[in-house]
Amino acid sequence: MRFFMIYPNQWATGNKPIGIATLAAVLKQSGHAFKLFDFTQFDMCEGVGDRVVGEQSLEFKRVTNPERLPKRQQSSIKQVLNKLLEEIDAFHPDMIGVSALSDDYPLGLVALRHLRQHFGTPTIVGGVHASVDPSGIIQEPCVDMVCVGEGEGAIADIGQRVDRGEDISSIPNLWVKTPEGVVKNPVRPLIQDLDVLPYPDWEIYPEAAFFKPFDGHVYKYGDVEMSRGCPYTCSYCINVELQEVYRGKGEYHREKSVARVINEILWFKKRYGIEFLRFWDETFLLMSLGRLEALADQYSKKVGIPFAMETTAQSVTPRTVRLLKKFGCASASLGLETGNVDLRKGVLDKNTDNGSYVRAFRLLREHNIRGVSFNMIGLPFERREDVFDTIRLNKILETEAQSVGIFYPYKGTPIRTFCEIKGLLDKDFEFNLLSSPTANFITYTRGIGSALKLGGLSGEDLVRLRNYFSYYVVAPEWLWPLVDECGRSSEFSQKLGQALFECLYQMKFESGARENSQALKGDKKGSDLTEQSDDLAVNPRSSLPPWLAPFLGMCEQDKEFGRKFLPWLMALWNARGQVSLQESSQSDRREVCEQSDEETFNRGGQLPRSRLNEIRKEMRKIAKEDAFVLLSEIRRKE
Ligand code: B12
Ligand code: SF4
Repeated sequence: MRFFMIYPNQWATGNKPIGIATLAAVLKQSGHAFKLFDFTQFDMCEGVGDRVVGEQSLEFKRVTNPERLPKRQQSSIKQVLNKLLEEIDAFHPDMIGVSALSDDYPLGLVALRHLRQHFGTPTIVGGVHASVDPSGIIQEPCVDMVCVGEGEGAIADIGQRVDRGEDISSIPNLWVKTPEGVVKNPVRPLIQDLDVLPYPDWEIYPEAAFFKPFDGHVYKYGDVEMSRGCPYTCSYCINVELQEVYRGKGEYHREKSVARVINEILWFKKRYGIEFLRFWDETFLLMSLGRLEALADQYSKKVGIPFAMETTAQSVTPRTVRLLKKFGCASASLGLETGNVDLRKGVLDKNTDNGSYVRAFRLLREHNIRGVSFNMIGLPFERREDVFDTIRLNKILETEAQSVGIFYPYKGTPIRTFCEIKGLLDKDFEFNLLSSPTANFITYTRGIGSALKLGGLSGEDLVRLRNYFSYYVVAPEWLWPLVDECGRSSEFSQKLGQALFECLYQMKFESGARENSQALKGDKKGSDLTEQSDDLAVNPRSSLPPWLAPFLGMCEQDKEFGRKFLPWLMALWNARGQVSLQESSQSDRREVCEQSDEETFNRGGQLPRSRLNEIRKEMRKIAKEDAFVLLSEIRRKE
């Protein structure tokens, strides 16, 4: 069989999806032909590359070796679709597939619709989105089949039956359109022994899938999985649905053996010269201490390249962090989600205390492992002040990078059912957001608004808070009123954003945020220049901290800007004593937090405990009973 796969990624470079690479390996080892069309090789972002976006939001450092960044071809969507047609025409596939997360799917659909106008070749959609919304996808006239769940067995069966000219409508995991209607086959059991899988095939990927920066340096990246499946049940995560799909089909969390993991990485290192690894396990430290010790030992002796991973806060302990260090871990990302404990525990059903994050980020810092937080804003019931709880918690934790997304209730998650029942979902917005993708870096979580109808927070507020989230985290609290002015539509606001960016960038990446903020607290109060600020000949440089130099430079360069913002800056600086009282209590708050974090962050104005319990109960009911019953019923009927 000749299989042509489309990966409709418009999101970021440097990733080699393991699912696609494993399917390619499975087919090739049985003698089939496989070709990938990876959208990553094209830059369709109209000049707004993902790096630029990340730098501007203070998420990433400027790279020191930009010549190694992948060269992506500037293209319009029309040009890319034409190229796709040409490649398919030349390859003569027996089947065309699309692999997509929910964010990628609309672009994949555009491609399939376009192709259907030219070819009658059978089409199949697989990947995370297919697993959570098979009934939505199969309704599309340009889609002939959908693969639910793991695809290795299904694709091998397809290859064999296509070559033999046999019927493929009864293959487990597949939903197949037939003249009699859609055949919905059950999923096969989960692959229990992951060691039987062939090594993922990276030959299929373009250069753009290999290179990306870490901490300001571009490395050649490798992407590796050691395990599959997370047993927790956070309400916003796909795992709840996948656990349900696979109920009774084998152990959900599975691990490759230590020997297999090490041999696989060694092979990639030798074959591709990778310099940095990213482990794609959902919860890296979800393993026994014995296994972690063995992996750390063998990896440090045989592989020895730095890596990044994601794990839970509770799993970072004095013992595991020592092993992580030995292992070669350079960066650990923890899902903080929100600084508001009520929302985290009640709405997100994630039972992690703030104290666990305090301990985890401190341990990471002590072992010189970069601590990254994943944050969501715009959660159901969230208010503006709750977003600032998240910002303040990041400040307290001294997280080194913050990844921020606007909350989106993905299909198949309990929280989506909850949002639907509560009438929070703005379906028109959801439909319009990605339904006509122009390939411009928009995803549900990095889009132009929120799919939820939120009382106190508009979509515009959320986009602004997301774009300037790290500015608030890095800036001292007395400067926040100026950060509040960034990202508005006026020309002044844009200049202000740029001026603050220069100051905060320097503070964060060039002179060390921590020393700077410490220094700030000790700064003497400057003289009051507010009165004289119309006269820019007065030199405020002597009274303001040096990291504000780019701001002052802008004031000198653009007098109108200076007249508008310098008095403001000076007033804030002079009034900072009152704010820094709050700031200086950070370490006290951290101490208290470790003892009793539930109380610490339950500041005035948060959800009352009775309301929290009510929501939690409701969520549990919907998540654990109604949704499950509903889902299994729907599946049974379908
Ligand atoms: C690694 C990972 C990433 C990586 C790579 C993502 C990628 N493009 O593959 C990075 C770090 C880039 C990433 C980023 C994001 N991620 Co992520 N990520 C994961 C994670 C932890 C593992 C994915 C994985 O490799 N699994 C192992 C492989 C083997 O499984 P697989 O990809 O599903 O493939 C199998 C089947 O689906 C099937 N299959 C796949 N394709 C096809 C095609 C055909 C034709 C067939 C027949 C079968 C088939 O066969 C494969 C082998 O069994 C998942 C969690 C999860 N459970 O999936 C989240 C997950 C995919 N991420 C998620 C999200 C939300 C994001 C972000 C939006 C986060 C953000 N706010 O920025 C971005 C979006 C990036 C993007 N648009 O690409 C969600 C997606 C939800 C959804 N409905 O789409 C998930 C499911 C996590 C969650 N909490 O629910 N992520
Ligand atoms: S811990 Fe992470 S991967 Fe596991 S269920 Fe929660 S969000 Fe999903």
